[in-house]
Amino acid sequence: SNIDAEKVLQKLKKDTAKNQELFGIAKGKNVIVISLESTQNFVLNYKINGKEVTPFFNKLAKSSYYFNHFYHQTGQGKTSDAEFLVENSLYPLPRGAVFQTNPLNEYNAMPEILKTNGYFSAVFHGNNKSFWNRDVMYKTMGYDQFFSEEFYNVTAENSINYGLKDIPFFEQSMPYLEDLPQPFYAKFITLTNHHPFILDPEDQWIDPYSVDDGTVSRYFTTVRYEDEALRQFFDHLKKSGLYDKSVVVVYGDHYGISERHEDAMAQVLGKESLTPFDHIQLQQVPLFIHIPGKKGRTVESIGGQIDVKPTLLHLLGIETKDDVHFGTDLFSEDHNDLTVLRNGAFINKDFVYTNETCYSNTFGIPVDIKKCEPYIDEAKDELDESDRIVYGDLLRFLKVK
Ligand code: GP9
Ligand code: MN
Repeated sequence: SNIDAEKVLQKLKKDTAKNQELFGIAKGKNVIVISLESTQNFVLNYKINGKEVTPFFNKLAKSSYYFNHFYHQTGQGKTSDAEFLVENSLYPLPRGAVFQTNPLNEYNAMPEILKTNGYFSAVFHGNNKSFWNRDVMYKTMGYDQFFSEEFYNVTAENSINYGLKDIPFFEQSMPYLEDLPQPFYAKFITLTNHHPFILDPEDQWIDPYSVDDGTVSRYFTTVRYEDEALRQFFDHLKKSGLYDKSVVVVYGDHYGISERHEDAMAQVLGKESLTPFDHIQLQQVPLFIHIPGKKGRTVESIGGQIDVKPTLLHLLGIETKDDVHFGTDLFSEDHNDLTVLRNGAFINKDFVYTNETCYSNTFGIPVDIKKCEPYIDEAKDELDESDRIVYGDLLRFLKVK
């Protein structure tokens, strides 16, 4: 009933704690969000035959806010689930892709919120517009413009796997980006580092990892390509003058290497075998936030994609007290570090819970399950409440002013 719905929403309309020093630091700036396909955190600072796999990301980690305990929280909707998390601060669904099952719901997504703050919004992606039902969902989320495959010159030479390669994707996006009304909110979705991680020989700038598992082996070469694409994009941004006028948020969308590749991954990580605890560590994806004029630092807060929306809104000086969101500001001292994965596993400063086992987060060894019990319920409630909102389309009852 509506009464129940209002109760849920009332409870969730919370004034998420801020970091007073950073609140509004990027007020009125453009926002550029980049989704990194299948990029896990373990590739940072990794070397193959003495060469860095991610030379650009390693530098970016030093010139921006780099979150080194940040987790993806996606389910079957993969890239689209990550988009949903980041822009709504709601969980994706336990099965299926929310972009496909609930694209006509009422949401209060980033592009919509920013529109009321004078922003124009656009999304850029070199694949067909209907993949993941994006064309429908993006309208719902308030995007003013979707630059999909049809806006790009895609040829046999400049595409591979799912579509346009990342380097020409960013190159060809620049004129569109420079033409957008400012301030803008622009999202870019990369594509080349996608399973099965294939690459033309001329794009291969690092040796494959030497292991008897082609997927893991090739993964490093497509990550290396993506890293170079990002380096070039940042260069374009600097040349165009947009770099100094824009907050840039870069996040990994989800894992690229599944649990099936455990043996090869054990070798990559220099371990004899992997435990469920190790598997959770592998769900870490990078998050970088570059703010013009700020040097940044490594932020140790444990968090996930659900936290990006309130974090970013606060940087832009936008209040979140009338917004329903499950995440909290990663820069705040009161950030809630309980990070819930879509399958009910969770991580906080002290514990990692997975496979019905409670691990010490410090030592990675099983501890008494009782230690995890209070959080097991909290994690479950959190997922259930979010699911109720999505399945019941409850944000219809939210009056935003
Ligand atoms: C497709 C791209 C990849 O357009 O977003 O999708 P994924 O399979 O990673 O969800
Ligand atoms: Mn993806």
